[in-house]
Amino acid sequence: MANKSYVSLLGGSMKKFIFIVIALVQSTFLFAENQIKIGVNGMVCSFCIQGIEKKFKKLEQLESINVDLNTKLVTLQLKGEETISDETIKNLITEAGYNVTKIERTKK
Ligand SMILES: [Cu+2]
Repeated sequence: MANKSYVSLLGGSMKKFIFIVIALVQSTFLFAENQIKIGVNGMVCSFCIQGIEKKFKKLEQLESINVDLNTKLVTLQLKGEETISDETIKNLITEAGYNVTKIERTKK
C-alpha cells in the first residue's frame, strides 16, 4: 500500500521532469552533424569489419561504429558536437585497405 502511493506521487511531476531533461539534451545536439555514413568498397567479411572498427576506435571523438557489409556502409556516431574530417576518414579507410565511395554527414 505504501509503495503504491509513493509511485503515484512520483508519476506526474517525475514524468514531466524527465521529459524536460530529454528535450534539453536533444536540443544541445541539434546543430551537430555527428552521424557520418561512409560508403566503403571492398568489405566482404567479419575480418574486414574488425579491421575497420579497430582503426576508428582509436579516435576519442567516436561514440560508436557500425559496419554493414550489405549496404557497404560504415556508420560513425560521434560524441556530442565532435567531428572527424573527411581527410582523417579517407586516411583510416585507405590504411585499412579499402576505398571510400562517399561521405554523408547527418544529425543523429
Ligand atoms: Cu574481410
